[in-house]
Amino acid sequence: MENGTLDLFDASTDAQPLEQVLAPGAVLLRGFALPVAPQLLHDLKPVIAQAPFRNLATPGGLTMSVSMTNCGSLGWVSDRSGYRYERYDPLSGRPWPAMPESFSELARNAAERGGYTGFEPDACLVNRYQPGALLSLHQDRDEADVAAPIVSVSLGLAAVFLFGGAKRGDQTQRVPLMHGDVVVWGGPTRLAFHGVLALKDGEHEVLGRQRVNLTFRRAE
Ligand code: MD6
Ligand code: FE
Repeated sequence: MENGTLDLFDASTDAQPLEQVLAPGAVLLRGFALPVAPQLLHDLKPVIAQAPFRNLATPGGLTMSVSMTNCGSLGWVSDRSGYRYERYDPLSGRPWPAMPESFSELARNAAERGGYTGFEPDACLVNRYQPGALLSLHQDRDEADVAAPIVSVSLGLAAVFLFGGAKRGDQTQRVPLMHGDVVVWGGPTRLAFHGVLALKDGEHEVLGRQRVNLTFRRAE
């Protein structure tokens, strides 16, 4: 990863760093997905038509406020019996929609920029946040291959991402994530606790009153 050079900084007024190391192994790539965002949103449409967003139940019997779907050969699901990856969408009984080429290409490129070469995701979890929706602190540990990073792409309304440590009670940093931002996350912090604060209402020029997050993983 390049570091400490002027080209890490935007030439515009407030010199926002375009690459920000959040912790060892975790990097925020500001605006990395902006050039391909229209293509991603175009390719998301048939995915959602085939596998609609749904509010999953937690093992504890609550309903998640974030609605979810998946594409790729494996999809993340939750119900009363736990969290796991499944080959088939439980709603339709059919395989999850294929991962669009624009998705896997972006994930591979972002991972490489973050220092992880050869990332080939087999699962993309699509999260939709409407105002008030939140994701409480959790670890992503249902993947067989935690040596691979996770690539997370934010679209639509901005949200506050909480990034903590190895223990639930560790202090968290608050990271605002905006349309086009990408977080690449692996290595020593792959199992860090993290979450998303309740989405503040607003109107995004492309997505309206919602935030969509794509997280790419190597699940098996
Ligand atoms: C979200 N993201 O940003 C939820 N997990 O909507 C996650 O839970 C997440 O962004 C692991 C790595 C990056 C993430
Ligand atoms: Fe997560």
